[in-house]
Amino acid sequence: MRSRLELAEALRVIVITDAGFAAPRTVEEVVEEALAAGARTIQLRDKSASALALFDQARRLLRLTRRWDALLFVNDRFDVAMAAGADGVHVGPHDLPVAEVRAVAPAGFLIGHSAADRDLARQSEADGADYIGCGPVFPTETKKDAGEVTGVEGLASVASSVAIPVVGIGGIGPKEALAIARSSGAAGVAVVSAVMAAV
Ligand code: TZP
Ligand code: MG
Repeated sequence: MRSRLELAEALRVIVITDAGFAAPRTVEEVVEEALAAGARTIQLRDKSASALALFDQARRLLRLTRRWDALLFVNDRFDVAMAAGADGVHVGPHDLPVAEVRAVAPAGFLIGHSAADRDLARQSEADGADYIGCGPVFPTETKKDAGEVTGVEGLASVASSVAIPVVGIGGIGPKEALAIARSSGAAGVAVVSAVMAAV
């Protein structure tokens, strides 16, 4: 298991996969470039994939993340994350509750949780989450039901409410990442289109 500091460092940039944005390149091609550029956490996210397709994709991505000493999370699906041997799962409001996942997950298995305000963030931490994804920090077209924009101030408020790392998500490109790094106290950023759609 990584130390707290190592986890926070790995979470500085989370690259979240999206096959549609990656096309005509494959997700693996884009992920490999992101790893080569320094990303140390990849999150496999595919809302339309079957459990089997997600499992196969997780196995392919694990070959890459292991080679680069990076972490792989699977979005939504604890079962797939476990079966594939991923490092963790990222769960949100419609997924298995953090406390229930923590209760049955093996030692060292990492859990990310979405929380957009201080109360939810504190609850995530109490339930056993290893990090929090907070957003959308900026407007985004990538997730239609992402909810209200928090702004950098909202992210900063959440980041100051818990001891575990908080990562901003939503509408983040280089300029936004800089603003977050300068003034939010967040451990990092999670991005979909900024990396997946980059040529
Ligand atoms: N959760 C909150 S916003 C978002 C997710 C998955 C989408 C972020 O995508 P992008 O393209 O980085 O704005
Ligand atoms: Mg989810």
